[in-house]
This record gives sequence, C-alpha cells and structure tokens, in this order.
Amino acid sequence: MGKAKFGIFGDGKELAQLAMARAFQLGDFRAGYYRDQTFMMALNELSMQQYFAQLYAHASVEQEPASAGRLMNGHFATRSLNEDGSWKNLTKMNNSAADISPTAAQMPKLLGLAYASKIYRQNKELNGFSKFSVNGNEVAWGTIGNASTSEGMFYESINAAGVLQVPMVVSVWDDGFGISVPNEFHTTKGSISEVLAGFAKTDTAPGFEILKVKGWDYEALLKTYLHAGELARTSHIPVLIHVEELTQPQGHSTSGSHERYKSQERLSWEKDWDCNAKFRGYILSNQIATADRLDQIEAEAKAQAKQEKEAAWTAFSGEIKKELAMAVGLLTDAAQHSTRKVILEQMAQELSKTINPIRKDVFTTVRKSLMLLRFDSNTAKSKLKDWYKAQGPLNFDRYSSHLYSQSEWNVLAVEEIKPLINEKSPLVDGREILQAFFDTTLENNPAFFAFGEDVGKIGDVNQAFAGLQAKYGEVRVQDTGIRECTIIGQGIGAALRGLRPIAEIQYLDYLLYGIQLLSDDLACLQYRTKGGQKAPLIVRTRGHRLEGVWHSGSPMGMILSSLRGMVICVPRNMTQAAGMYATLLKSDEPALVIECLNGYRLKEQMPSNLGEFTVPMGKPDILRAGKDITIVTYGSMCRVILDAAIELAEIGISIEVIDVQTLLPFDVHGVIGESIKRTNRVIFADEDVPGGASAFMMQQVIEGQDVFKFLDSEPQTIAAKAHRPAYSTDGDYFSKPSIEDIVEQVYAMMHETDPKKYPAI
Ligand SMILES: Cc1ncc(C[n+]2csc(CCOP(=O)(O)OP(=O)(O)O)c2C)c(N)n1
Repeated sequence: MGKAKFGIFGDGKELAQLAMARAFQLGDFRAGYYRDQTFMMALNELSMQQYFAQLYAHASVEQEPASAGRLMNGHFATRSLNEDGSWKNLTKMNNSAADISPTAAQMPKLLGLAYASKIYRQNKELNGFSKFSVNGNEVAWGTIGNASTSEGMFYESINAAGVLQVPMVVSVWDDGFGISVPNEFHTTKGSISEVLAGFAKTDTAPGFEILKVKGWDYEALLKTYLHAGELARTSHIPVLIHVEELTQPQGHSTSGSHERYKSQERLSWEKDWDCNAKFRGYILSNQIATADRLDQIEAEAKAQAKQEKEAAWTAFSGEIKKELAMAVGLLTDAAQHSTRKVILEQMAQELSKTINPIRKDVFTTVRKSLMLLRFDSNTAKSKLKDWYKAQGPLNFDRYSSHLYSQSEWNVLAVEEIKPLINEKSPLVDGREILQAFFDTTLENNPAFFAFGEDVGKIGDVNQAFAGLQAKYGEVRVQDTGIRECTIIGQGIGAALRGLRPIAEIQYLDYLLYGIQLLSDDLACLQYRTKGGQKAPLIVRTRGHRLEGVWHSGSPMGMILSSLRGMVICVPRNMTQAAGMYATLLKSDEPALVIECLNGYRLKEQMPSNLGEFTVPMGKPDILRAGKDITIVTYGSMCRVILDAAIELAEIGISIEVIDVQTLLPFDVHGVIGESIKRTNRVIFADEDVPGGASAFMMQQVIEGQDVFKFLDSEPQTIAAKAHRPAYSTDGDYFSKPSIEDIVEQVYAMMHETDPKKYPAI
C-alpha cells in the first residue's frame, strides 16, 4: 500500500527463537540479525506496534525504541541507557546489542559481550559493578544466517571464542540459502557444523560444544538451548548450535520472490516442514490444546497484529498530518497576500491531498513556497517562515542527533587540567610517560584494562605496558591473537557492558582490518540507537612515520570519513597522548588515539600529575607564534614543521605553527581562524595523501570559521605523495613532506606576495 518501503521478516525461524528465549536470562545479551523478531517478542522486548513503527520509520524513541526510526525494519536493540546517558541496571534487563546490516558483523561484538562476562568473573575488583554483571554469569547469545557464516568475521570470532573460552552461544539459522544462493556455494561440505568440527572440545583440549538440531522439533530445541545456556553460563564454554531444516516462507525480503530460485520440490518441502505447522502438529498429537483452541489463538493473533499495525500507522501518520495541516494553513494565509497567490494555493491544495504524506512532502512544499515568496514581506509570510525555522531543531533531533554523546560525559565537557612540569621534572623516553600513566590508571580504575597483539608479556611492541602484566595480572593486560577485527569487537562488546577497555591495533596500517566494524558498529552506535546504547571503547594505535609501505601510512582521510561519531586524537608526543587518554576515560565517547610511531624514544619531561591532567578535545595548541603564515598540522608532522620554522626564521619568514591535537572534534573554539586573522595566510600540512586530512582541515576552517575574507593568499595544503611511502630513509624523504618541501612551499607563497623581497629560488 506504499506505507512502508521494505520488509524483512523472521518467519520460518520462530520455534528455535522461542527455545532460545526460554534459555535466555536477565542480564544476558543478544547480538543477532534481522530474522529475530520472534525472539524479541517472546522476551517482551518488542511489541507488534513497535515492530510496525520501525517498518514505517517512525522517528520517535517512544514509538520505536530500537532506533527511533533510523534503521530499516528488523534491526533490534534494547535501551541500555537512561535518557541522561547514564547506565541502567543491565543485570535486571533482557539486553540486545544494536543490530547492523553487514552479514556476520554482529559476530565480533558478540565475542566482546561474552568476553565481558569472563572479565567480570576473573577480576574480583569489579565486584562493585553490580549494574553490569553477577559474577560473569551472563551469556551472550548470537544468531547468524547459514550463508553469512562464509564471512571472515564469523571464522575469526569463532576461533577467538574458542581460544578465550567465553560464554557465547551462536545459533546458525540454516534455511539452506543465502538469498538465492544454496549452501553448496557457501560452505565446504554444505554444513557449517561439519566444517567447524575441529573446533569441538575434547576431554583434553578446550574448544566449542557443537550441537545440531532440527528447527521444527520443539522438544529437541528446548533441550538443546537449555543445555547450551547452562554450559556457557556455568563453565564459560562457547557453544555453536546448528539449527537445520529451517524455512523462509516469504522468501528473503519484500524485494523479490523465492519462486525465482527455489525448485517446486523445495517449495513444497518448505510448506510441509514449516516449523509453525510442525509445532501445531506436535501440540495436537500431544493433546496440549485442541484444534479449535489453536484456531482461536491464531485468529486472535491475527486480529492483534492488525490492530497494532493500525495503531502504529495512526501514531506515525498522525504526527505528520498535524504538521501538514499547519503548513497548509500557513501557506494558504501567505498566498492571500502574494502576487503568486494562484500557484501557492495550488501547492497548498496538492499538499493537503497527499495520500499517506511523509515529512518530505510537507517540507518540500514549504521550502519551494518560501522561494516563491522571496519578494513578499508581510506577517503571514513571516509566520510561515517562523514555523519552518522552528521545525529545524525538531527535525535535527529526529534525524541527526546523537552522532556524539549528548550526555554530561561528552568529551567537550571534560575539564582541562594542565600537566605539572617544572625544570626539575625528569627527562625520560616518551614511552615511559605512557607506561607511568597506564600504571596509575590500572591501579586506580578497576574497569580499565588493555589487550592486543604483544600487549601482555612484553608490554606492547613499544613497551608502554612494560612490566604491567606482571604487576596487575593477565586479566588487566592481555595478549591476543593476530586478529584486528575481533580485537575491535572484543572492545566494543566489553565497553557495551560498562568496562573501559583499551583495544590496541599494533600499527595504524592494520586498522583497515577493523575499520569496517569501527565504522558500521562503533562509530554509529549512539546515533543509530538515538542515545540508547554507548560503547566508550578507546582504540590505541601508532602510525605516521617509520619505515616502509605497511608501517608508515597515515590514512587519515579514510579514517575521518569513515569514523564520524568517534573522537580522533592525533597527539604530537606521549605527554599529550597520556592527557588525551585521561580525558577519554572521564568521558563516555568512543575514540581512536594515534600515537607517533617515531616518538617513543624521544625525550619528554615527566609530569608529576599523570592520570589527573587532561588534554581538552577540539582545542588546538599554538606551538610557535608567527606573523607571516599559519601552518596547521598534527602528530609527527608537528616536529617537522617546527624544524622548518627555524630554517624559515633564518631567511626572515615567521610562521605560526598550530597543532590541532584532535581531528574530531575539530577546533571548536576557532583558534585557527583567529590565527589566520593575524597572519592572513594559511597552509594545512600533514602526511596523508593529497586531498586527505589536509583537505578536511581546510574545509573545516575555510567553511566553518568564516576566514576567507581575511586571506591574502590562496590557502594551500602540504601532503605526502599519493602513493604509499617507499622503504628506508630515502623512500621516506621522497614520499613524505620533508623540511625542505615545507621551507620551499612556504617560501613560494611569500615569493608570490613579494617577489622582490623573496626572489625565486
Ligand atoms: C557484508 C554484506 N554483504 C551482503 C549483504 C546483502 N545480504 C543481505 S542478507 C544476505 C543473505 C544472507 O543469508 P543468510 O546468512 O543465509 O541469512 P538469511 O537471510 O537466509 O536468514 C545478503 C547477501 C549484506 N547485508 N552484508
């Protein structure tokens, strides 16, 4: 009827979901996919009206608590947070992590949700965290389609869960197809449980409990799920349940019919073996209810669904109809005083006749009419304009709020505390400052822990955690396998359950293995739940300059574009990094911190208030004052630019050097704009590709800080070459911006301004 755009449903998979709901307990978590409506309804975490509200995209938390209309139907979530962003008591709730669409991307987070139970059970200092766990008894329940198990994320998560031995129960809903493609094209031997047999635990080696069950056999399902839940809960053994012989009675989604790719034989098998039909047969043959009673229940269910569907539509369309009526009234009034009366009245009339109107219909008409009314000046037009303006913040809240935290713990609200350094402060290697910071944080914050490749025993490849595993134990400072994607998932899941992990990616170049999850899951979590969930995970990595193609990349533009919703910190040294970690740990936002790979052994003065001092986010530092040109940069490039500034000073050019410190948020107080007002020239410099983060910084300042009119020279960027950095010192010299590159480009700008004073080289 044109009321909803797309539908995807969980029919054919109901019975297994009922069994899973029976084994699920308060405090447990689900991370699954779009087929799980029955499970959510069985737990009373989704009403039919809410289900339809999501189908209609009702932009309201009250009507559609999972995503406030921001996600397509079939994306389930519970709300872990109160309205002010504080945590609810998760142990008293049925919890569902917020779903995402990429197949298998629920798996890394599922691992993390289960892993949190392990941390809560093993770290006795967390006993006071009673809102989040009761002795780590919580099970993380995952669901995934058979075809989606072909994704790398699935296998990586399974392997990690086997290694970590976490309470994770994964159900594979196997209906034999992935849209149109049958199992033989997806899975070796056509069976995921057979493929995974090597993961099964034995008497001598830990591993998975692997179970197989038919999706239409209620008694077997119940037994399987209760057993799986018990095993995971009490012994923290991961379980895989391969649920076979499921069906998909309406095909994959509303986008196409399954008659196109299923044989007649398969279609009729699906009818006969549909789990609801089989369940009915089971109830009748066991004389649990009579056929009449079942007919009555079915009729009541249908009537209820219809009634809740109508209620959802009335609530959704009612709001818009009110707005439409208001707009039509104001537009008609404005038309009466306008030379464009006829066309405006016609527009109002057409709008009022719209069948199933949406907001776009209302606002398109109002905005077009304001353009037609541009020469008018009267009260009626002003009223229309005022109404339109007043809708701006409301629609911002409906469709664009909560990209970043709106709670009192947002990063911008963290108070700045300066580092205490004086002449007597010892000069140490940069990595020692981080080590001392992590030491004091491990001591004082039981929710804080770190993990990653080589983080445990050797204290990371650059030794910022050196000796800390020995001091605080393996639960707090952990080694992991080489598996960046699930390191991120481990962190997301743990942070969703109130912990404060630092997940380490050994080198920035390897962040790409985790970038999809950071982008699809973490960065948009607050946004896609409209503040219903948060995962203040800190991802720590190191990058920019070292040696060779995969150890000196600086793909900042990619990161900036894909991680809106996260804080992106680019500290120039380890003191700034320590202050940024302190700020982040006081806030509730997810962040990526990129330390300078070539900075761990450079000398810095040890502050005496480590753990206390904070670096404010979005506040650039002026590292050197100057009057001719402002150069804006960050990270390892700060030192290169400062060295260039010395050479430039010798030839009579004075540059002001600004370290932005954080790329997201970016210069919230307009420090750079004020500098440009003094120098009237600006260059944005970094070691990303041309058009990467340097272009981002330029856009932020030129468009965002209203400085174009103060510029006497064209604004410029300095970046690395577009290719990957070639190996060794010469490779670096010819690939990344050197001191000479900077001196020459700055000089060229001054030459253009005053060729006599600065003759061409
Ligand atoms: C990464 C990714 N690739 C492709 C898609 C498009 N897509 C959505 S569902 C689907 C099939 C999934 O099949 P299966 O895992 O068996 O689950 P089912 O829908 O049958 O329950 C595909 C290819 C997607 N959502 N994500």
